[in-house]
Amino acid sequence: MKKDLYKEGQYHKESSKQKHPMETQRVQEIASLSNLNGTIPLEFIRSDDEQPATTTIHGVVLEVPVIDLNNPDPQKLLASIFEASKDWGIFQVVNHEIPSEVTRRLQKVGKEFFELPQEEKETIAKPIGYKGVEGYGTKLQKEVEGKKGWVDHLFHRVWPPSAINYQFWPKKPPSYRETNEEYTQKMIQVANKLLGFLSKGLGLEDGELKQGLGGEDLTYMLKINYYPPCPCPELALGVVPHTDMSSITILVPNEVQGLQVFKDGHWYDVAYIPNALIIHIGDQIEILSNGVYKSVYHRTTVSKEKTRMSWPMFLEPPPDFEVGPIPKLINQDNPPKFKTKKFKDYVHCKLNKLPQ
Ligand SMILES: O=C(O)CCC(=O)C(=O)O
Repeated sequence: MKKDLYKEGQYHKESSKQKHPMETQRVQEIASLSNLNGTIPLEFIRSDDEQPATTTIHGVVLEVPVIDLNNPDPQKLLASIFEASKDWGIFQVVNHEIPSEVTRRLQKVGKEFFELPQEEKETIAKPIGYKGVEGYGTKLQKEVEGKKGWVDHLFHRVWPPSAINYQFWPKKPPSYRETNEEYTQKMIQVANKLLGFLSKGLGLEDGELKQGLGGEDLTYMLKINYYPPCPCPELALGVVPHTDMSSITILVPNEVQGLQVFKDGHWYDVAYIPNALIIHIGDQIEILSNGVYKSVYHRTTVSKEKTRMSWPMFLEPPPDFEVGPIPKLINQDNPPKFKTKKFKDYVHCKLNKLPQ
């Protein structure tokens, strides 16, 4: 369906009153403009072969494996995590021991941050010209033809303490820090458990996979995605199709549908399960396992009426740490399928769309 497209550039006028310099206009600001008239700026309109309206399998919600971490049979639990990581690269976990109250508070303070006046959010924006990912921002990676996703974000590391830069943590609401620290401590327990299972699934010792990711230096990077209501959700995407660069990503969304997974040549909505954690297998686990586990290709759609938010936690090796297929998993019949390289070099190639 073609809309009467909003003229490119015109929408900048209303917000030219802004006082803060920034790399690009925030989607949240664009979404709140009074002169959109049911249209969106051209750079948010995806090409025909990407538009969710034509590329989504409608009426089918993908039932990705749902795994009960409280399963009393450890062998069955191990087998279900192994199968899901090998065949799907994504699964949801329930009974994960992060109290719903802790998650609810995390979501509350994140939402309160995004609802602050724009000037306030800009105080922790990525500085202009800065090469890191931490901070409040909009555009993440190079996109063909200057296209943009309908989403703003905030990134900041939460663990280990030596990796934290509080410059990028919101000061408002005042309980933001304490709430995120509490969530992180619970998250570390779940992550250790999952990495242990993934390790044993490959026939390794409990801690071997974690060692291959930097051990206790494994970094926890929290992101908040803020997808405001979009006048043309059938033409736009939130986060564009990608696999995560992390080892695993542990995500909680709000209740608004949006996550899609590519399976057997098609895009499907992933069912929302209250209080579940969504686990994405990322590129580094695919590499360490020499391709046994698969990183999942996913994207997000946006809603016409509702704001969607999500809180992915990316578990990443330290920048200078080298990641490659675990030597024990390699032999003459199973040669390495991936190069061993520093994580920061992997990230550079991926963000700049260079061969690995
Ligand atoms: O919002 C989501 O459900 C997924 C977000 C995501 O894939 C990302 O931020 O990389």
